[in-house]
Amino acid sequence: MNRLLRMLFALPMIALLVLPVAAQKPEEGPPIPNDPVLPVKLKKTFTNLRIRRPVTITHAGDGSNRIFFAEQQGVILAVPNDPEVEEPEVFLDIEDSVRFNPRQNEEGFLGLAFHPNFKENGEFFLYYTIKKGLVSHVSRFKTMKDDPTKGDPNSEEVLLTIEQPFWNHNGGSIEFGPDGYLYVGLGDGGKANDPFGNGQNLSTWLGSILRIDVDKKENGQNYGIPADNPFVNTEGAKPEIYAYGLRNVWRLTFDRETGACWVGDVGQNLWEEIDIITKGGNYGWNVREGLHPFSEEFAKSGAKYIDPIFEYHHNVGKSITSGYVYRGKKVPQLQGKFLYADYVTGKVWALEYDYDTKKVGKNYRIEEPSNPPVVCFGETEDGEVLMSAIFGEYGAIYEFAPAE
Ligand SMILES: [Ca+2]
Repeated sequence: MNRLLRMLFALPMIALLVLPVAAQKPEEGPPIPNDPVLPVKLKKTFTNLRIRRPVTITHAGDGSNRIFFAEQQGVILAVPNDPEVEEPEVFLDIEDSVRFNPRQNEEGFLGLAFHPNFKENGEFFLYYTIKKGLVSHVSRFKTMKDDPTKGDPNSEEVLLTIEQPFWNHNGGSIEFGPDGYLYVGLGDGGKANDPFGNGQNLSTWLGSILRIDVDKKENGQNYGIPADNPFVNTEGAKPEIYAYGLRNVWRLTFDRETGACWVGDVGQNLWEEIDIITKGGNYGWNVREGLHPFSEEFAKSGAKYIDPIFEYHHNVGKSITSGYVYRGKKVPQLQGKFLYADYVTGKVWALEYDYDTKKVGKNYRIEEPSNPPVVCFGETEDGEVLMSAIFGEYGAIYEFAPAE
């Protein structure tokens, strides 16, 4: 592949195509932090596999210990949890139904979540851009009747049809919470500056995290609304909304020990942020970017904004890829720390956080550099964390290990 194409593939998924408009330039920002370095390294793993853009890595929670790599083009590969594995199985192929263009690389197949009772009901859920543009689907699929190890491409049942005004900021995380409901992380609809004010608008799903009950069908929909969703009694508000004021959720995960919902919200001009999501919370966009004022255009009097627990400036990274609170066993140094990276610079960090005092501790660097872009993190069934980055046409998968 020539150099130009390689650069196109490496275009940041989230932030770079928006035009900086703030007066403050990144080089005028705070000094670059000298983060302490953890004795942890990144190690390439599953090196025999050739996986195109792996935007989701997850497991089925069914005791099979399989790992699923979802390619943004629309194919889900399944492998046993064996780093030497050579031949992945195709779990599902809906590439013909997915819109993906490497030059508009925030679209495509963006999210995969297995039902908490997948082993019994064979249900799994996808978030993807449909072929006929600017519309995202959250859909239920089932495994084949005669082969539960494979997904059935003809089993789709659409739950949410999400109109996207622009090709960027599609969000795309879907995850089941500890309450059994499906959470959907969206973006503000795209372009720059949130031109329609979607972040602060409860009458649109855009700019929000949604929460739906996939085990019910109500009001002519293929899902139900949890009775305690925060805006079910707010006039004009979409009842699916769980939290709002978000620009582009590039990854939403749950801490498997505490159940806390962690989100990386991609910034525009200067600041990348990490949020812990509470029900009904307004996370500020586009009135705020990180801990800073951004625009008054859609500000409402009396609005309360929840600050991120942590932010970093664009002098160290330009687009957050949020990961997991590490609860695995292989790397004691990471225990309880929140792993995240920057899509553009490829830096990887582990952040300390105390749930009791609600304060962050040290923000550790993991020194082994990875080539950007860092696309996603994923958890295996036994709680180890994997990370994916992209080189040209293919993804590279990393695991974490204690440094010698
Ligand atoms: Ca915010």
